[in-house]
Amino acid sequence: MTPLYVTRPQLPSLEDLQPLLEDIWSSRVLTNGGKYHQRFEAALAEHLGVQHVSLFTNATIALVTALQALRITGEVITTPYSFVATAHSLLWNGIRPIFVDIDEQSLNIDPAKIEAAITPQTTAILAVHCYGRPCNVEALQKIADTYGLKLIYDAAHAFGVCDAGGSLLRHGDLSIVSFHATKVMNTFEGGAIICPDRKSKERIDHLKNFGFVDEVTVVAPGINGKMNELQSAIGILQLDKIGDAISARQRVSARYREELSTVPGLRLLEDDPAITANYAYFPVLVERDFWCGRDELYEHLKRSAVFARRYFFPLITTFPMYRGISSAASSNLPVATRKADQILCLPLYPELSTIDQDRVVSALKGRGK
Ligand code: T4K
Repeated sequence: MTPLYVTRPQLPSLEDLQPLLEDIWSSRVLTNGGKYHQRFEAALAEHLGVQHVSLFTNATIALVTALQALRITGEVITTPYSFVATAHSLLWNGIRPIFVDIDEQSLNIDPAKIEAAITPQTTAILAVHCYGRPCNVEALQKIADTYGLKLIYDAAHAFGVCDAGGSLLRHGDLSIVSFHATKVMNTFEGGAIICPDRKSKERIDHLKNFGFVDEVTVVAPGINGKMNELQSAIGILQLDKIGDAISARQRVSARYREELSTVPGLRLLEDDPAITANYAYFPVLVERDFWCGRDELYEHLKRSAVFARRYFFPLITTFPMYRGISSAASSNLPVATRKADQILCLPLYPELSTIDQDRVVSALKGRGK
């Protein structure tokens, strides 16, 4: 049986890649802001309809750098329901994460619970558009404005998502997107910060290049976060095909909806018609009246060579570096704790065939037990 993974990366054709590789090989410019880096940054800004983009080697380094760029210190309010990189970026900056529970529907940080967590040490909110589903951006901005906090979005999952005003990535002080192999848009490894103005982009560009402004001037203890020419060239080719890739994801996603919406005990997350989605993930919630428990289902699917994933279980707050923080207690995070025990992300990628999708659906419905 062919294994079916939660995702399979979209690849550019080798034929399209060949001339770009030859060009890089002949120029011998491999990194440090070369031609392909510049082209990809410009192409991304145009595609997203945003002013400024700064490319990174991955989104984790981009998150760490974004916090540095905004000079965030003290305490930052964040969600427990994410990939560990979100909270790790705070610890890498010596910042104390303060965990606030998520909203039942969006699975994103619940704005109604944030104010109670603000202290004199709070400097920012680090929110996540989990599974590419938008946070309540208006409510979060209102809280940030009222309390003078910075607002940063971990938008690792949100490439291509738009609301009525355009790309979701334009919200907040900075947004960080991931181009990891498992993402909707990939450069093998990669990421970017979306910046609202030239000055922020300049500071971020210095920070990702060791703090260098020119050959003899270093203005900050920067890091090496640069995207190289090969990643950038791949990004240019991937961007050309991203519309088709998202449409294919949409078809797979719609078929799951059709097949699974009436399965007893399985709850699907609702699509918001006001949002242009990217169909990055297909999470299902396994409820009490399903024919088996979530972990049993996970193992059952595995036996059919279907490798679904329990994103995001275990919760970040259960790991040793976080569990001593008082806001990490499960009693403070009842919704996140419950959802982490219920969720399963099904295989979803552009090339998932209907035959393979049927295999997932059939195993989910308990066939072959
Ligand atoms: N913030 C959020 C909210 C994030 O979700 C992430 C990353 C970040 C920040 C940090 O972004 P980066 O620094 O990575 O740019 C994966 C990814 O490694 C990670 O990027 C991602 N989130 C997270 C949600 O998922 P794993 O542990 O699930 O990866 P892995 O290797 O088990 O891959 C899952 C499946 O995908 C495999 O079973 C097979 C398939 N696959 C994977 C890779 C890497 C392939 O077919 N080809 C591949 O090259 O973490």
